[in-house]
Amino acid sequence: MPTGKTDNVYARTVGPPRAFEFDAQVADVFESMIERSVPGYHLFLDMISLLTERFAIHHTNCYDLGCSLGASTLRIRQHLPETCHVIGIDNSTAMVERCRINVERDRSRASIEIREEDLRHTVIENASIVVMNFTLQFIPEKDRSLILKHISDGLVDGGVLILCEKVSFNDSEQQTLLQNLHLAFKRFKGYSDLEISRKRAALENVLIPDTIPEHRERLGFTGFDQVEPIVQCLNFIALLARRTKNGP
Ligand code: GEK
Repeated sequence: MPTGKTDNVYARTVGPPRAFEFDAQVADVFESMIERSVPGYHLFLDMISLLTERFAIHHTNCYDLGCSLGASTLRIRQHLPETCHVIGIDNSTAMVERCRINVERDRSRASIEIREEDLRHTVIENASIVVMNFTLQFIPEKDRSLILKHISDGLVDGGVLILCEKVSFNDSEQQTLLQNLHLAFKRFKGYSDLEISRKRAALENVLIPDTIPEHRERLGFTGFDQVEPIVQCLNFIALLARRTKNGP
């Protein structure tokens, strides 16, 4: 799966950066990009493995919405019962092509399909695990609630949503502190100040983080009555969302 290619997409200085897209240029270096941009990325993947082992239920579907190259998809597949079916969804052609190659190489036995699809149209059914590993933040805000409602309606009893997101903070001091620590993390991982500022400009209005209270509120009114924080690494969090009561 590793391509070994280092991300230098924003190292070039020609012209203003255009809006960020998950195109072939990004897909080619995506592993390096996400590891060097998301503090604790591998810990989040480990939690997906652990939670899949704990919550996957025989003869159900397990979804990875926004699967990119399949890192989270394969963690799910490698940690569930073989009677489960794995469905990875991404709307980037470049990601899906590379993800399918990575899945081909994986020897685990649960059936799997990778679909090129807008996750806003994905029907979630008979699901015990739904993962959104840093994907909801790229969905227009107006569509986020409906997606979560579809997920909550599609879960079987005992099913869970694992939601990992970059977050912002209402308190300006806290926001500044965590944002600056995140910038320091990126420098620590070898990005130059130029690359950091060009990528930040490209992500403006593309990656829109919510606050933790906003996530909790949205999860609450879409049917998730139990929400546990599982990881926080600077301004990146994982929430385990469960529906324990039968809502309307
Ligand atoms: C990992 N989970 O490595 N429909 C389908 N896919 C979408 C949509 C949409 N509407 N919008 C964005 N995506 C992965 C990392 S990356 C996170 C997920 C990041 C896809 C998009 O094409 C991209 O592949 C993915 O969501 C987000 O564990 O880059 O920070």
